[in-house]
Amino acid sequence: MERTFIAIKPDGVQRGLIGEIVSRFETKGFTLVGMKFMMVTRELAEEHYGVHRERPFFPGLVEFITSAPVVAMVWEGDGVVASARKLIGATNPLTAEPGTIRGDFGVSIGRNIIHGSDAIETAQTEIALWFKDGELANWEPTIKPWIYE
Ligand code: DAT
Ligand code: MG
Repeated sequence: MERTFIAIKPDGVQRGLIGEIVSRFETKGFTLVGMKFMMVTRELAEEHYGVHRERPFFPGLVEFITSAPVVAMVWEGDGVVASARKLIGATNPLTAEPGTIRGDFGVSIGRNIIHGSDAIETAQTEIALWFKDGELANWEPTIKPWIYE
């Protein structure tokens, strides 16, 4: 089944939003298959945001993402990559729709609380970058028939 990589960024952790954010993915009906609370090394940050290396905000972004712990997660479900992006909302929290995580909790693009993979291929690359195979649980929630027809 489809999987995506989600990370609660240092601002989400500092602001006490871990439970609220995890709850949104759980109550939507997605399945948590991996989770770790960790400091991000500069090396991992630069690799993760590699596509933005040439952008003016890159140094600040790496500084920010390494400044406090993050919660790295893998979530599983039908269409989870695109759906998670919808739950997360637009990149700039100021213009993100109310009801989305960024729309409900942020005002600044450089403090947008959460990361989510932008495509199925990106998700596969990011999951492999952040997690070892043994850190992911292959399991089937007993509630599944109540979520999927
Ligand atoms: P997203 O996180 O929605 O996929 P992105 O991949 O375009 O957005 O950018 C990665 C992160 O970089 C984003 O979450 C916040 C930061 N960022 C993007 N554009 C920025 C800007 N113009 N100024 C400051 N930070 C920015
Ligand atoms: Mg992105």
